[in-house]
Amino acid sequence: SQPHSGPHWERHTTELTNCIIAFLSPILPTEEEYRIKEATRRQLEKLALRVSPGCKLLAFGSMANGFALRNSDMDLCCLMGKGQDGQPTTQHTASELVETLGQLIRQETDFTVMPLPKARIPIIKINRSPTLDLPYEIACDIGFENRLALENTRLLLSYAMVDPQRLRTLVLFLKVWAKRRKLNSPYMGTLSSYGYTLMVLFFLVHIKNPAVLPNLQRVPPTRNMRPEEMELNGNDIYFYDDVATLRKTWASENTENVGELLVDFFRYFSKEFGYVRDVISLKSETGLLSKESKNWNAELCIEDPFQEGYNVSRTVTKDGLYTIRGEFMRASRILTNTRGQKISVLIAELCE
Ligand code: 3AT
Ligand code: MG
Repeated sequence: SQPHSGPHWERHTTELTNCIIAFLSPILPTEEEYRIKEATRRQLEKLALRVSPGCKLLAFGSMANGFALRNSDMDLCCLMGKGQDGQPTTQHTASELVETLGQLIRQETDFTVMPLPKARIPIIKINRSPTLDLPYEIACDIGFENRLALENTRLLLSYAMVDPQRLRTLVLFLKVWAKRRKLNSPYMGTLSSYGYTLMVLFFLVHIKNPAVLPNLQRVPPTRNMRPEEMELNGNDIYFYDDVATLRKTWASENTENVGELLVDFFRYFSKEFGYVRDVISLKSETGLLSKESKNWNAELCIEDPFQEGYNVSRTVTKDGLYTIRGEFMRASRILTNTRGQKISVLIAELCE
């Protein structure tokens, strides 16, 4: 096999980078899709206001963090209204709100509505088939008071703004790959998009040397922080969010292109990462903690950036991890095949 350096390898990874960007471009959301989703959010917020005066309905997840693909689901979070005394304007529990708002959406819109008031995290699932007027299927989950999800969305968005091109391209490509290879179903024993995104961030912040990204949760603040920016329900939610300053002061010395980073990501998670012993911890000093020190024993361990006690990959089963690791190896093999094949053909094969 060819060595991973020299002019031949450089040509290969440059072409790989260009092909990945070309591959993603037709599957990114259009301006129109964003407009329609924003209009939908506003329509739903009007209804929510009738149930909880003063509330807000905010987007989180991929529609809000810059990692969306065409037709991705919409994640919305309802923050309950508060009166002047700081007390909620309604006394309803999340389950009651799911019932009431669910009914209202059913009466007033053409969405199909499925309220899940008894779920661990009560949500309303709604969806609408495409029509001639609105040629987009909309699938949306509405949750309540999930402030940590809003904060981790903001963390991912901040990272995406520090190195706009490489991080975003890598995450989007891995999401497409994971979906097409059926590795993106937490209910079936594999990993959520959020989990893959944290793996990419861990790799760029802690494994790459020089690092592609700084550890935003360890960059000291340069302004006075309000207490509610530091802590939420006992969780440390601080991160450096002055991206404008960071873009002037942080210049990564890492000049690898997306193709090189992707090949190395697959190589690292095929043969280097210590699945048996280690926990991925984006927030920590080195990026790694031991399962033993956290008393965790899941197959794959990815600590949530804000909730230290929470394993984002707890849904991954033994079989699921075996499949995912096999796919990392397959990807590694396909992408380092530098002879013969056209790169666009390699990418198609990788995601078939
Ligand atoms: P898709 O475009 O929908 O595939 P996404 O970026 O919206 O990807 P998810 O749907 O997996 O990602 O998650 C949406 C948000 O919900 C991301 C995060 O704020 C929260 N979230 C999802 N899964 C977890 C989890 N296991 N732990 C904590 N927060 C999570
Ligand atoms: Mg989502």
